[in-house]
Amino acid sequence: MVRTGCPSHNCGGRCLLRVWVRDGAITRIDTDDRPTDDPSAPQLRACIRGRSYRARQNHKDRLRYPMKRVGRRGEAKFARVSWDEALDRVASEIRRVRETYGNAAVHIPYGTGSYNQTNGRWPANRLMNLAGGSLGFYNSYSWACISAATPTVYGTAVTGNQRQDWLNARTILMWGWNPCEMRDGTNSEYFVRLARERGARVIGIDPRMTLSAVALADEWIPIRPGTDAAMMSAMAYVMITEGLIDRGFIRTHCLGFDETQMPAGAEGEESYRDYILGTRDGVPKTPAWAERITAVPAATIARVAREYASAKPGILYQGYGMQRRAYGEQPVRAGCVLAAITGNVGIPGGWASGIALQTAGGAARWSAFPLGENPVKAEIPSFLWTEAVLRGRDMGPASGVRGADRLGTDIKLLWAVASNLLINQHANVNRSARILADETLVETVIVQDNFMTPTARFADLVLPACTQFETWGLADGWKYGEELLLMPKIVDPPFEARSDYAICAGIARRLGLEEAFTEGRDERGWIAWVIEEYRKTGYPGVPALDDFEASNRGLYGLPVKDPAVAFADFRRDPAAHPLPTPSGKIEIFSKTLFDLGRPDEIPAVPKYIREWESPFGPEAERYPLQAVGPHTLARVHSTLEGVAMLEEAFPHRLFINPRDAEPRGIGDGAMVKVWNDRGAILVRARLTERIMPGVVAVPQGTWWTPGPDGVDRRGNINVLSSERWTPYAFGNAQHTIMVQAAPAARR
Ligand SMILES: Nc1nc2c(c(=O)[nH]1)N[C@H]1C(S)=C(S)[C@@H](COP(=O)(O)OP(=O)(O)OC[C@H]3O[C@@H](n4cnc5c(=O)[nH]c(N)nc54)[C@H](O)[C@@H]3O)O[C@H]1N2
Ligand SMILES: Nc1nc2c(c(=O)[nH]1)N[C@H]1C(S)=C(S)[C@@H](COP(=O)(O)OP(=O)(O)OC[C@H]3O[C@@H](n4cnc5c(=O)[nH]c(N)nc54)[C@H](O)[C@@H]3O)O[C@H]1N2
Ligand code: SF4
Ligand SMILES: [Mo]
Repeated sequence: MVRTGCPSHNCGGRCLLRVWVRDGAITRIDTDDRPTDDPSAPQLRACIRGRSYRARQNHKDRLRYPMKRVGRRGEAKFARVSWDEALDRVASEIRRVRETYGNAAVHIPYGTGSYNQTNGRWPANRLMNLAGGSLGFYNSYSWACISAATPTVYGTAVTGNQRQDWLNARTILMWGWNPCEMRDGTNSEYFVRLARERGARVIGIDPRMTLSAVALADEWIPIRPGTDAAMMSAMAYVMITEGLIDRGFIRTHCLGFDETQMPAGAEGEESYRDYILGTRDGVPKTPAWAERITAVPAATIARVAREYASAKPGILYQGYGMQRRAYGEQPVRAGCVLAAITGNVGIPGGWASGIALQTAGGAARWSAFPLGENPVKAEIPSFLWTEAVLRGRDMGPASGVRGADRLGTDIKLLWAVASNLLINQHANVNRSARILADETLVETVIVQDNFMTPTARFADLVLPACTQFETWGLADGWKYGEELLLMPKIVDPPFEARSDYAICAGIARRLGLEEAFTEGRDERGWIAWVIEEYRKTGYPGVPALDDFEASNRGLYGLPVKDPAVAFADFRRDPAAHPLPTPSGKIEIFSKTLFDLGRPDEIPAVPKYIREWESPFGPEAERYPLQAVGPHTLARVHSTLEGVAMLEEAFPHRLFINPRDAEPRGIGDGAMVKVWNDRGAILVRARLTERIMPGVVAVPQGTWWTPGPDGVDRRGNINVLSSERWTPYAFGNAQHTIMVQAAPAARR
C-alpha cells in the first residue's frame, strides 16, 4: 500500500489516496486514514473520481504507441510509428516552423491535465523556452474575469481568508458556488458545514438546486443566469436606502462610493451610489427592477440584503460559473463592492469576495519545476488561440496581446500536452474543428495524452503519455490547502507510454538541448530538487525525498490554528498598509476602467449589462432556453470520460424543468436534440424541479462524438457555446448560451 496524492489533474481538490499494488498492477484505491479530524488539519478525503481512478488507470483504451496521421486531419486514421520516428518528426517540425515563421508561431495551449511538476505541460514549456521560446498565454479558462476584475477593486487577487476562519461567519452566501460537486479546494464543503453547525445561515444562489444547496444551504434562491449583478445592485439599493451600509468603513477605506469621494479626474462622474439610486440614468436599481431581470422575488432580494448587511460577519462567496459569462467582470466587481460597503473586508468571519486566493499558508506553490524564461515576450489571452491561428499576424493589444505591439505571425504549430482544449473544452467545437481541419492554417498538431481524445483525433502525431501513477510528482492545494503531497512512481507505464518529461527529454536531445533540459536529472531527481528548494525557501520541515518516500505518509502538512484574514492590516490602518490599487483604497469606482472610455461594456462602477445572448434579446425567439454547462462530480472536465461506473452514477443528461419539457413533448429519459446556430447535440432528458424554468443544464466535458450528420451523439455543451470573449478580461463566456430543445426524431 502506497500513500500518494491523487493524480487529480485540475479537479478542484488535492486529496490523499492509498493505493494497493499487486504484481505491478493497481488493485484497489481508498483514501486518507489519519485518525484525527481536527479542523486545523482535516483529513484529505477523496471524492468519487479519485476513488474510481483505477478504472481510468487500467482502461483498455489507454494510448499504447506513438502514432502518425495517415488520413485527412480530423479523420482519426493513424498508423503506429516508433518513438524514434515520432520524436525525430517533432524535433524537425519545431525546427522547420521556427525557421519559417519564428518562435512565436509555436504555441503550447492551455491544458490542465497535470499539475504535478514534471508531468503535464510544464516540461514542454521548459523545452520550448530553451529552444528559442513560443507564443505564451495569460489568464485561464477557469478564472479569466474574476482574476482580472478582482484587482480592479483590491489591487490584488489574494483576497481570501484561510478557510478555518469561515467558522466565524454568521451568514454565508454561496453565490453560484457549488463546493459539494464542483470541488473548490478539498474540504471547502466541510468548512461550510462546520460554520453552519456553529450557527451560520447559508443561502445558495444558483439557477440549479445544486448538491451544495441541498446539503449545505438553509435556502435556495434560483436566479436567472447572467443577471447576478442586477440582484447585487438591488441589494445595494436596499442597504443604502435603509441605512444598512457601513458608512465609517466606506469613508476611511473606499473610493468612489458617492460624490464626496470621487477620484481626481473623475469628479462629477457617476458614482456607485448614483448608479444604484438612478440619479443619472433615471432607473433606481430597486428590488422590483431586479425582479423583472433576475426572476428573484423583490421581497427575497430585500430580505437577503438585510440579512447579509446585518447578520455580520458574512461571506459572499463567488463561484466562477457566473464569471464565465458575457459580462463576467460585472458580478465579480459587484460582489466585491457588497463586501466592502457592508464592512465585511479584513475581519474574522468576513470575506472580501473576488477570486479569493488564500492569503497565507499553503505548503508551497506548485510550479517549482523550473520552466525558465520565455524569449518570446508576446502573450495572448488563453481563450484567443483560434484568433491567433486565423489572424495572429495582425493581432495586437486591442486583441488582448501583451508584451508586443503585434504578434507578427499566425500560430503554425500547436503542441497540446495534457489538454483537450483544441476541440473539446474550447467554445464552438464545430468552428474549432473547421479551423484545425484546414492544414494550410495550423501546419502541425502534436497531441500528448493518455487517451485518444477528440483533440488527439485532430493530431498529426499522437504521443502516448503515462499517468501520474507511472512517474514522480509533487502537488499542493488547489487554491486552498496547507499540504504537500508526494506522488511516487507506483507502477510502470503500459506498452510504450512514456512520461511527459521523458518525451520532452527525447525531443531535447534531437534539438541539441538534452543537457540544458535535464541538467542530468530524471523525474525523481527533479522531485528531489524541488523538495530541496522548498526546504531552502521557508519550509525546512519538509522531509527530504528519501525520508518522505520511506515514511509512506504521503503528505506533509502545516496545521492552521490561527487562520489568516486577508486585508487585516489594511483594515486596522489603511494609511500604513494601503492596498496595491492606484488610490491605495478599495476602488468601488475604478479610474483605471473609466480611462478606458468604454462605459457601455466596461463601466467604472459595477453594473448589470444585458448579455449578448439572453432571454431579453431577439435571439430568444428562436432559442428561448438559457443553457449552462456546470462542472460535474463525475469528471474532471473531459478527464475520466469513459469510466463506466462514474457514468452509471452520474449519467450524462439535459437537466430541464417539467414546465419547459412538457410543452415540448419531452419526457423523462427521452432522447432530445438541443441546438442553436452553432451546432446540435443529442442527449437524454432528466426532468427535474431542481432547475429553474427557462434554464437547462448540460454538464461540460463529455467527448465530442459527431455522427455523419454532424450532430454530436455525446452531448458536448461546447458544440453550443460561443467563441466570443468578454470585453475587459478577454475571457471565455462559455456559460452564456441560448438554445432550443425538442424530442430527437426517431431513427
Ligand atoms: N467535480 C468537479 N470539480 C471541479 C472541476 C471539475 O471538472 N469537476 N473543475 C475545477 C476547475 S478547473 C474549475 S475552474 C472550477 C470551476 O468552478 P465553477 O466555475 O464555479 O463551476 P461551474 O459548475 O461552471 O459553475 C458553478 C455554478 O454556477 C452556476 N451558474 C452558471 N451561471 C450562473 C450565473 O449566471 N449566475 C449564478 N448565480 N450561477 C450560475 C452553475 O449552475 C453552477 O452550479 O471547478 C473545479 N472543480
Ligand atoms: N462549456 C464549458 N467549457 C469549459 C468549461 C466550462 O465551464 N464550460 N470550463 C473550462 C475550464 S474551467 C477548464 S480548466 C478547461 C479544462 O480543459 P482541459 O485543460 O483541456 O482539461 P481536460 O478536459 O481535463 O483535459 C486534460 C487532458 O489531459 C490528459 N491528461 C491527464 N493527465 C495527463 C498527463 O499526466 N500527461 C498528459 N500528457 N496528459 C494527461 C487527459 O487525458 C485529458 O485529455 O475547460 C474549460 N471548458
Ligand atoms: S477532489 Fe481531486 S484530488 Fe481529490 S479525490 Fe477528487 S479528483 Fe482526486
Ligand atoms: Mo478551470
